[in-house]
Amino acid sequence: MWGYEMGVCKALTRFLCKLLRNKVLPTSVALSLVSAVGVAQPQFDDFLGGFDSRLGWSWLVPRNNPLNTFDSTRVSFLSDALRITAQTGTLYQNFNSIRNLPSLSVPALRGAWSIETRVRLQRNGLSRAYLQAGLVLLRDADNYFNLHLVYLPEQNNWLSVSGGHEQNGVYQWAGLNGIVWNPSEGDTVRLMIRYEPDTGRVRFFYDREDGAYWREMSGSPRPLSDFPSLQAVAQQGGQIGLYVDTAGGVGSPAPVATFDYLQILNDCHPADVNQDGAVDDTDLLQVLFSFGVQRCNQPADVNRDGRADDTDLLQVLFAFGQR
Ligand SMILES: [Ca+2]
Ligand SMILES: [Ca+2]
Ligand SMILES: [Ca+2]
Repeated sequence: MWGYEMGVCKALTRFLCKLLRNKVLPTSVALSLVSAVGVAQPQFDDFLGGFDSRLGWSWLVPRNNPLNTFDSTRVSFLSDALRITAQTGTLYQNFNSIRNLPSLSVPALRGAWSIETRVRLQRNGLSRAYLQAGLVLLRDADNYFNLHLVYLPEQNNWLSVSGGHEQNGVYQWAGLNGIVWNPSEGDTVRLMIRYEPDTGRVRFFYDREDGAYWREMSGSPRPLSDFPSLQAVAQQGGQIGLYVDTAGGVGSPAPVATFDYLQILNDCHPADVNQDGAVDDTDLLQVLFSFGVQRCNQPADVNRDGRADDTDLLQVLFAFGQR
């Protein structure tokens, strides 16, 4: 398969080079091809009245019932936030009935990746329960990792932060926690997961916006291998999303989770010129259309020597198909 793709690539490259050299390809066509190739898209959504349509949000969760978790009556957008009104449904064990879990598909994460959100969780009329909202990284409803803000029923329904994970449908506490505080002091946190490639460890932070900024959770840092589902998403790709779970609590008015943003930082493969997670013909085209250009910081200059040329083309070709 790889050999076949290489053959196609080489043929395509020769063909396009010839077209460009002989000026057979009109500039307008070349420009439209370049714009179709696109530019680097940051994995950041500020939820400005809706999802950023360039990011490809999805409500689907494999192995969940329903597969499409969207319930339009429970989801709305403020001018700069996503608001989800909680309802019954959970990823816990074999229940796999979560509702309103939006996520982005990601390829394998590279380099010193980090994932961050800011969430406010209002308990409203809910009975005592481990009501929670936060980040979730998943392969499917039975293989996921979450980091969340949570109300603690056994501690007077005060707030804290924690994490959990599931492998093949078996749930385990992630061994992460933080300080416990009265929700009247603030019901908003920022949550962050950060990977250190030099140590192979993953770290977990929270900021309850009390002036202390990022605090590291107790139980952090940890080897990535402690959390097989988190490791699977990081190394093979998966979905990174946001969730709220009433944890069996009942009562009205229902709790509301308000997400301010989601940010995913991730080093792309150097040959993934358009940073869409795959080295393929679009990257090849982008190098071709930048051929000969001498300039700093151009994505088509894969080897960063200041010039887009055949060396860069070769690097894309030899990485073809990689993610
Ligand atoms: Ca499950
Ligand atoms: Ca690409
Ligand atoms: Ca170069």
